[in-house]
Amino acid sequence: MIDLYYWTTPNGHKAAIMLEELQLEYNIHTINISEGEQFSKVFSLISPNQRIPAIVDNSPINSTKSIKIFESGAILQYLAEKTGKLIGSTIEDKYKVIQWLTWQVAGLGPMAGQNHHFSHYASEEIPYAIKRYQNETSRLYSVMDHQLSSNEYLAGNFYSIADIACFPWVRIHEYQKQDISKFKHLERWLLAVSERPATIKALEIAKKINTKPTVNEKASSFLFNQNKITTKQQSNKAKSNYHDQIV
Ligand SMILES: N[C@@H](CCC(=O)N[C@@H](CS)C(=O)NCC(=O)O)C(=O)O
Repeated sequence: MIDLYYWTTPNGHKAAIMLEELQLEYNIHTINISEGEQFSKVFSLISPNQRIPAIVDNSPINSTKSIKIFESGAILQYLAEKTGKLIGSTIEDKYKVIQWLTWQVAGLGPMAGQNHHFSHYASEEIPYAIKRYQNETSRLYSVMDHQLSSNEYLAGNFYSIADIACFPWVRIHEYQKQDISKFKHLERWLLAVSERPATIKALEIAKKINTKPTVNEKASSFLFNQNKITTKQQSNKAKSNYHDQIV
């Protein structure tokens, strides 16, 4: 059984979609980042960066000890390697997947994240920053669009964790002030990924968990005001049945 520490954000969706694709059994432990649950002591032991998602695999291959993993890219790669799925079947394909996965976690995620911040949450409007991150998001969309003009999926003609990593960040294109109709191949890919049963299921679960907007005034006061690791235990909610195994 796998424990998924999750909230309904793009990085959270990646892990949930992957678990649904693989049809692995998992328990969801919600970490409401708008309520500061990411700062709890117990969650910080699993995810020292105090960010979701994270997993604990209680039955890893070749080990009797459970394994904790944080960082969405590492989670996707771990689960792909555990099952031998969605990572390509040759070394060449595997590294095509890893390249696009790395591109997402090091590029699209952080840049689109800053786009969200300056376009929607910043306490003052900074036109230079808004333009900078919206332009960079457009450029990254065009990189995917170009790749998808000659490949069905990002790493080639097979679905992989690279697609799972990028999808949650592209499905909110309007929020990123992007006109998806300008990226025809990306639009075709977006529709194909959004119609996969695992994607539909993971997003349905998300809707049941969080029906409210993620960022309210209280949430912004700590989400956008962190300059060091938070040690204060703001919530006990993340104390789970797995407490004994992870402390
Ligand atoms: N590089 C990390 C980023 C994780 C991340 O930023 N998660 C956000 C939600 S999408 C979070 O937990 N935010 C809580 C906070 O900012 O305090 C990953 O890919 O897992």
